[in-house]
Amino acid sequence: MGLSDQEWQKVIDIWGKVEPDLPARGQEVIISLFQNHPETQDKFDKFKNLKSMDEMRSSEELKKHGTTVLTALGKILKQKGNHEAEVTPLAQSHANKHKIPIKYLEFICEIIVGIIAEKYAADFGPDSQAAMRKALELFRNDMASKYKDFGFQG
Ligand code: CUS
Repeated sequence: MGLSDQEWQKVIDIWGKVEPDLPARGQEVIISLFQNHPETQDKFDKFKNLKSMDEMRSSEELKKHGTTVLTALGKILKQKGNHEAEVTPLAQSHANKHKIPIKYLEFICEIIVGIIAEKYAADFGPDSQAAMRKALELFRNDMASKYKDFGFQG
């Protein structure tokens, strides 16, 4: 379940490549999530009204949220698994306020891996992809266990 030091290093290294482009990648992640899993769009009132691709692309709120999501995730990944202080408030707000099922977190994580693979192919080989998937799985497992503590079945 845990990651080796080498695996964590791969996660940290690829994140270092993504970080300078966080707003652009964040926007792509959210748009791709909404396109591939339209039900996820209804979870946020501020995004429900965005219909066309143009509306999504020109929404500053969507772009801002993409940056927020990837910034939060980056902070978590850098903790290399010791992320309880970061995960707890995130689980709290996503369980109680946004009511985001774990399934949706699976969707968004898969899309993040896909977008990194597309944009940073040369730096994101099979080993790095596998390491990133493991790190994201660990994150989701810990989110799920916190969800249960908060009484949200997810
Ligand atoms: O915001 C946040 O934070 C989250 C993420 C993490 C990773 C947890 N989110 Cu937002 C999520 C989601 C969204 O946005 C939408 C839909 C689904 C999910």
